[in-house]
Amino acid sequence: MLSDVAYIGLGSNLGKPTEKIKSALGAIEAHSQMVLNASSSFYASSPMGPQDQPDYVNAVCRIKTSLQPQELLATLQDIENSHGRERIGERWGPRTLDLDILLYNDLILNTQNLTLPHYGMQEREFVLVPLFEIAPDMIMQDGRSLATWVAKCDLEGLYRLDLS
Ligand code: ROI
Repeated sequence: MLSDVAYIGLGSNLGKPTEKIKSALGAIEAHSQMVLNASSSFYASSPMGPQDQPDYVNAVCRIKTSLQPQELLATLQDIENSHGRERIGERWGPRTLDLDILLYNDLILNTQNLTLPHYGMQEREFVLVPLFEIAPDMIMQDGRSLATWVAKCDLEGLYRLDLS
C-alpha cells in the first residue's frame, strides 16, 4: 500500500545538475515502493552557504510510498550514491545530488540522522517556491500557510528554468 505522502527536495550543483535531477526523478519513479505524484519546475538558485561554488538546480517532488521514514532515507541515499554523491568534503560544500525528505505525512521526528519537517526549510526559498508550486494550499507546522512563508522569503537569486 502506497499510502504515505512525502515531499522530497532535490538539489545539485556539480556535473550536469539538470540531468542529475531528471535522473533522480526517474529513479524515484522506477522504484516499486514509491510513486511520483507531482514534481515542480526546476529552479536555478544561488548557493546558500559558501559562495565559492556553482549555482544549484533545485526542485521538489511529492511521492506516495510504502517506505517508512528511515527506509525512505536509506533509499534516497542509495539514489544519491548511485549518482556519484560523495559524503566527504566541506559542510555545505558543492554536491552532485542531494535528496532531502522535507515532509512525511504530518510527522514530527527528531533523530540523529533525520529531522522532520526538514530543518531550515523556512529559510530556503529554493525549497519553498518549488514546494508552493505543487502544494499551494499547504499549511505549515506553525499553523501558517505555505503562501505566507513564501511571501517572507528572499526570492533574489532564484530563477525558474525554462527547459522546453
Ligand atoms: N544552496 C542552494 N541554492 N541549493 C541547495 O540545494 C543547497 N544545498 C545545500 C547548501 C550547501 C546548504 N546550499 C544550497 O546543502
